Amino acid sequence: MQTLAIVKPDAIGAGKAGKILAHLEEAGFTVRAARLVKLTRPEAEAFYAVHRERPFYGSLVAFMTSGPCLPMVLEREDAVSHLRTVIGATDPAEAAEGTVRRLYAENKERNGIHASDSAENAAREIGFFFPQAELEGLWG
Ligand code: 3AN
Repeated sequence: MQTLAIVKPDAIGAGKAGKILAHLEEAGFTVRAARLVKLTRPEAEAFYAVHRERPFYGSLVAFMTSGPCLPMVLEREDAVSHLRTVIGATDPAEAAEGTVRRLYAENKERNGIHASDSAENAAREIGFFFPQAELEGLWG
């Protein structure tokens, strides 16, 4: 099973991408695809459209377009729920000891990493960043 993670601009800017990737690999995930991208405003707005009525939406879009981020397709058994456990709660101050956000994130908005929250959203979010042809080309 596959899911989508995004190492966010705060973690890339702080030079933590490598540590986060190592953490995910040690948690049993295989990286199936990855790409360093700087989201445009329309792209970030579309990706987070589900949050457009929330008070933090404008700020979230500004943050996610502030620098490069690293979307990646991760694979392992029970990938969606397992990755949510490994990254921890949205607010790093509330995230469990040893989770990615507890270790590497700054605050509730600049929280280091995104992970899809359902199998349905994982499929949509993987398709947002990685065309099927690109995924097939990587692994034959
Ligand atoms: P998660 O990333 O844990 O699924 P969501 O889906 O509720 O959390 O929120 C999406 C993103 O919006 C978060 N990763 C975070 O960057 C930002 N966010 C969520 N809640 C807040 C908040 N109260 N204040 C600022 N940013 C927030």
